[in-house]
Amino acid sequence: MTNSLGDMQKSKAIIIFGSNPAVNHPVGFQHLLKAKERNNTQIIVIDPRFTKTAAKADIYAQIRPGTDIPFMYGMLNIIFANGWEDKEYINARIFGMDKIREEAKKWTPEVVADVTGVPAEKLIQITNIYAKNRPGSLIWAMGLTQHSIGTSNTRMAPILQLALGNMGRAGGGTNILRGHDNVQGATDMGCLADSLPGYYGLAEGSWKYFAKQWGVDYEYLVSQFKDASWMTKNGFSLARWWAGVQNVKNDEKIENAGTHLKALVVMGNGITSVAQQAKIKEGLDNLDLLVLADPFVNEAAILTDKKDNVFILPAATQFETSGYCVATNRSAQWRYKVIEPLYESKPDQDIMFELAKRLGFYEQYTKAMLMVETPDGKLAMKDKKTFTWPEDATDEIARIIKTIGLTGWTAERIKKHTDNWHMFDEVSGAGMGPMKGEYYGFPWPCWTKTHGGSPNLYDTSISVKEGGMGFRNNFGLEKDGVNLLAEKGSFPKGSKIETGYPEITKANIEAVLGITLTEEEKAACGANWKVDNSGILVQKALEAGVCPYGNAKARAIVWNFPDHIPMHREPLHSPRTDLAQKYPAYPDKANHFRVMTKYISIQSAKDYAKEFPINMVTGRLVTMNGAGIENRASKYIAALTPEMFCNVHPDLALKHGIRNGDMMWIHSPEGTKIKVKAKYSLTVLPDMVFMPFHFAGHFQGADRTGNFPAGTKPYASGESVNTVTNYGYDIITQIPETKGGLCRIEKA
Ligand SMILES: Nc1nc2c(c(=O)[nH]1)N[C@H]1C(S)=C(S)[C@@H](COP(=O)(O)OP(=O)(O)OC[C@H]3O[C@@H](n4cnc5c(=O)[nH]c(N)nc54)[C@H](O)[C@@H]3O)O[C@H]1N2
Ligand SMILES: Nc1nc2c(c(=O)[nH]1)N[C@H]1C(S)=C(S)[C@@H](COP(=O)(O)OP(=O)(O)OC[C@H]3O[C@@H](n4cnc5c(=O)[nH]c(N)nc54)[C@H](O)[C@@H]3O)O[C@H]1N2
Ligand SMILES: [Mo]
Repeated sequence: MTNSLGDMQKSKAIIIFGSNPAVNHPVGFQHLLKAKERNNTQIIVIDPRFTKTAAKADIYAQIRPGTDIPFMYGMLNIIFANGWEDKEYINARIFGMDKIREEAKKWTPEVVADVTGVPAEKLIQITNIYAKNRPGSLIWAMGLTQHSIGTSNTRMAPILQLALGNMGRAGGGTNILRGHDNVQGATDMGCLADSLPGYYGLAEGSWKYFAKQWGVDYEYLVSQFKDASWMTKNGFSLARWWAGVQNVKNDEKIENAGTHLKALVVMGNGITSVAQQAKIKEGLDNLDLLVLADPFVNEAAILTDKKDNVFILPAATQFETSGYCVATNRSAQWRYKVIEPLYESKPDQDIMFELAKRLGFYEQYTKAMLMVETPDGKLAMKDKKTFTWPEDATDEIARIIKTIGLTGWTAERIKKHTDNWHMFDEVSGAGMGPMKGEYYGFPWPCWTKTHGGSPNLYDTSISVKEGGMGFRNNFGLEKDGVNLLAEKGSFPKGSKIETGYPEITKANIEAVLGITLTEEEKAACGANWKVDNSGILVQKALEAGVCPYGNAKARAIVWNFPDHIPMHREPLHSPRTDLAQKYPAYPDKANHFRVMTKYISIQSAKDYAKEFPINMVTGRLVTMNGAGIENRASKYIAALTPEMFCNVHPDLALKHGIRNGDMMWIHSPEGTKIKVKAKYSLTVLPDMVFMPFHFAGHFQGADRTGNFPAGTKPYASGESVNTVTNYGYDIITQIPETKGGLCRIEKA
């Protein structure tokens, strides 16, 4: 999220693609309601379902799943045709908008209407409102990401904002409403299969940086792998680990150093929340070892037929431990322990420490918590023998993760904000009284231990010291002869340099800033600001009003992705076979997170729409969370949504003889099926059904809840919709296509 929920109170219009905050972010949604009441902010919702958010919108477009790219190009077509784009901004701050303009020409309102199902007049009306009410804020969430073209969707939305000059403005920005309370923090910490913490990537240089910061030999890290080449390759992802397990029947070639996955340790994932449950079951059944660390009985244990070597470890909840978590707007908040862990449960970190002890690397694992930076750019040991959890871990993160500017996030500072949260403005997040000059939770980048955080990314109207910055210089200085740095006149307020500039390195700092470093400073500073333990490069940049990561253009063209500009591609299972031919899926991709991943070979295999003519969308309910075990294990919450169901339009249901409350089968092109209760709803069109993914415990009609250890069966169980979500994974991130797929329905 570039801005914050509070900041949306400054928006003149808010456009929401594939996000249902009234249900999924009900506390944050109050800011949108206040914006509407106080400022007459225009709220626009684009969703295949008439959601509770849509009910509060000024205008709503019922889009066919997976067609947001055509919709946004359609908006751009109208914007460019009328000259509503922000020309000066585009010229100074964007690379490649001309290519977008070319593609947008093809997407006339009529073409868009055919592909998206949204009438031309509605697209024109929405574009008018959105272009004429600036600054406008753009929200997205899972409705854009959970597609085989999810990454292109998430590039398209910022491009729309850039064209209108809405990025880097209070009341503007791309505001991605994140999931769990700490999903931003989990991502920042590198709980990803393709990066080290802090987005440092997997290059050898990154490993060497971490080896140094962790106080271990690089060679020691290498010795943990088959050979060094495996350190720089993506791992398996959560979506497709099962393909790596021996004896799982599939033709999906894996590349895993000649071996298979034998053990799975699960900490904080429900497993039944992942697509391809039938394949996941096969994966679980064929493991040598399955460990589930969870405060509840993880339903992976119920799904599998595996009889031995399945361990259920009682993890403590977040009420029984402390530490900080990162909110959707990149701000930190301390979470204090409420009670000691109950019974024999242990907090996650203690489970990991025990594991590290047994596996013989506890010292290497924990050493960095006792290390500190010294002003001469070296690392020293703190003068104590044992670490304090979680304060020393917090300070370790602040010391090491410089890429996104976590330097100012010391335990002491974060606690100070949490303890004084009443001293911050609800809209801007700005502190008052003794907190003046700081933003609540120091939204990153928080460059130094005295910096107050950056409320809105890429905002050049304030100085870097106050949280301003241009776009990041991450992709070189020029491309095809075009300058990739910001043009003259575009720079953060108060900057000594009034044009674009590269990221700050030891080699260029003197030339870029026009300063001279002393010999001691030169000896102390690291190669660039991201690996500089002395902090000198960042400090000197800030003194000159310069952003350490440079001042560059945002890229509308991403030349290292399969589609250089976002292109529409039909879902792998499209209800419009004619359009799948016109807008085909990607070529199949070998070794995508170690697994062959199919696109065109699936899409072109069959005319799926003949047998499976109904769109299937999955998502969330306000009464439940994620895989749902936490809620279904509560008698009172379970009572609110006691049964798995399918929202179906009465016209569609009655064609199949299904009455409200009848049981019905959902069949998928995968050959799988689930049995659920029909719930009539006018929120979906007659060509679409909607199901929540919060249930588990039943599998293809069979009740497996007899597998729960005595006394642990939840109050509500049912089919997981992920048994019938269709094959399909994003080409870059590998997120499953759980928002685009087809099904057939039948009365049970
Ligand atoms: N109560 C509750 N709150 C939650 C959660 C929960 O489980 N329960 N989960 C949390 C998590 S982890 C997350 S990630 C967030 C997710 O929050 P959201 O993304 O808001 O959640 P969803 O309901 O999955 O999907 C949002 C909307 O996308 C729409 N959609 C589907 N396909 C398309 C499409 O192709 N285009 C467009 N424009 N829209 C589409 C769906 O109809 C749905 O209304 O919620 C968080 N908050
Ligand atoms: N079809 C479909 N599938 C989806 C989605 C969708 O929209 N449609 N959305 C996807 C998204 S965005 C997400 S984020 C996932 C969410 O799905 P999950 O990641 O499965 O989410 P949760 O249910 O929140 O699960 C977390 C597990 O962690 C446990 N847990 C809770 N607190 C702790 C703790 O402190 N320590 C440990 N060790 N465990 C704990 C819970 O009991 C639960 O078993 O689902 C994805 N799956
Ligand atoms: Mo999520």
